[in-house]
Amino acid sequence: MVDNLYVIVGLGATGFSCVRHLIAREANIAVTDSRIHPPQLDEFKKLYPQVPLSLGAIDEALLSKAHVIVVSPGISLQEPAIAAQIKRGVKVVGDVELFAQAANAPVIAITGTNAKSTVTTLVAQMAVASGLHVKVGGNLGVPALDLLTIPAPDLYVLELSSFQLDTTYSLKPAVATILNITPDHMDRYGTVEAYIASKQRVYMNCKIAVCNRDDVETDCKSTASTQKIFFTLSQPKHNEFGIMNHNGESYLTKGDERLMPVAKLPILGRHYQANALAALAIGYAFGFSMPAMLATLVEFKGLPHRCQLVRERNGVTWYNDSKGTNVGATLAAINGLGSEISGKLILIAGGVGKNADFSPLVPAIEKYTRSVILIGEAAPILNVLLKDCASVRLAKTMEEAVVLAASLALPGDSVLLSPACASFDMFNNFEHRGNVFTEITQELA
Ligand code: UMA
Repeated sequence: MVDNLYVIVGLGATGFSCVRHLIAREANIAVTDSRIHPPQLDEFKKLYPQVPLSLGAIDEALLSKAHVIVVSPGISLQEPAIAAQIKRGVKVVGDVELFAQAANAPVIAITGTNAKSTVTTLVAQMAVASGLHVKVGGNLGVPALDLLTIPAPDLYVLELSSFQLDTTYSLKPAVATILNITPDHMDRYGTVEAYIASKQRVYMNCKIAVCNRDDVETDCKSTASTQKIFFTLSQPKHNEFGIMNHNGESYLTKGDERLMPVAKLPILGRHYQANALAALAIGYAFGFSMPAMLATLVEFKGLPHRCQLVRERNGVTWYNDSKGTNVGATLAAINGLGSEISGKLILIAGGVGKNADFSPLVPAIEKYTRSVILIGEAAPILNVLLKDCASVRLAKTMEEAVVLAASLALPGDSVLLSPACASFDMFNNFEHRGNVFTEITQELA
């Protein structure tokens, strides 16, 4: 072991943020990446030519000299080279752990299978509207370490993935939440239990846990001293956030206090109402201003690729939910939109299936779709599952899928791209997939 040698595994956005952070603290570092040309290579060589770099495989000899290994979230701890070092007792951490060790302002930590980015963005906007100086990032895009500034902000709002939580130990969030849990990343975790345990790590050492009353696995199973606040899509109990009907109108509610009519939310769907309630509960837990939070909810138009309204054409609305990369996300989108529209859904789904069990989609597809159009690698598996419960069509390209959807939709219907799969078989990433869908849709005569 070399004294105080940090070996950074991965030279993507996270790895590069770790390089910058540790060099600024005059640490002794080296970097390895399994790829020959990782994304940040050119920039890294320009700025840090003196830092030892080993590419093309995770360098086991280098790892064996490490005092601390800093692993990027895209690398599994079960990766043999890393697992061997863990077995030897070497400390293995991630970027969020380094962040937690250095941060000097309170943190709101947000995880969950779906809606993390939307709720993180909403909470950050609510904080700004409440007069706070806020830094927002993490899995959302800007690596956590790049948020560290002098002077410190009033608050950090972090979206955290299970991958990041696996390598985090000393984060003490002022407020932490698991928004929802449905199986995802089974190619990495193997079992749902392991995935849930990873998500539950967000509650370690948190002061207040915000939990989803409708999703038992989100309940904080950590210490008894943690205060809990719940949100639910049903009528809330005292001090919970939920939905209540009054004179035929639905309201976002805290206990029995009506906060605002659901109809004032600019985004449709039950799943979005849950996001709004979660954000309110988190902001309330931290002490944001309630009028500022409600004003933010009225203004917030959502994030791209998350049930984003693309256009209306001949009485048919088109939605881009390319971020629906797992079964839970697509289920939420189908149920959320399907229950709000007068017609039926034309669902475009498929892509890289990640070993997922797609069967939870069946009841919602039966109930809300007119047709399902399948694309990508998972199309044959989905076809076998869905052919007896839905009208299924296959398309080779996104263009074919969009043209087919346009021919099948009737006035009052919605076309929904929500693939329940990753995009890498046909596209660079989910953004690319959503942009292609949007462009073709907008070009329809
Ligand atoms: N990789 C290698 N070899 C290496 C290192 C990485 O092949 O030696 C591969 C990984 O397997 C992965 C890709 O490179 O396929 C990217 O991995 P990374 O750890 O370098 O990723 P970063 O570019 O640092 O981006 C990460 C998050 N990505 C992942 O966790 C896969 C980004 O979340 C996040 O925005 C960024 O850090 C800043 O915090 C993206 C994501 O897809 C949006 N997250 C997953 C999700 O939301 O479901 C967890």
